Amino acid sequence: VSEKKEFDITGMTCAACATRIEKGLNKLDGVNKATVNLALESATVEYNPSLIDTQDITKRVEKLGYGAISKE
Ligand code: 9UX
Repeated sequence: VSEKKEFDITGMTCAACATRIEKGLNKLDGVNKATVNLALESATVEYNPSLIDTQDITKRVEKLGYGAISKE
């Protein structure tokens, strides 16, 4: 099972920020694929909803020092 959600990401100032978030999210158990778009200030995350939810994803991003808001 894979759910796909978009998030608004705040606080990114360079390309390495996007990479950091991408790596951090992809390390999360339950994340199948995470991509971060610096220019659009957004993230697309495919995850297994039986393992994690949007709040877990948001919290991970915050732990890395950025902001995340689930669109929808
Ligand atoms: Mo770029 Mo982001 O030097 O935390 S990695 S600002």
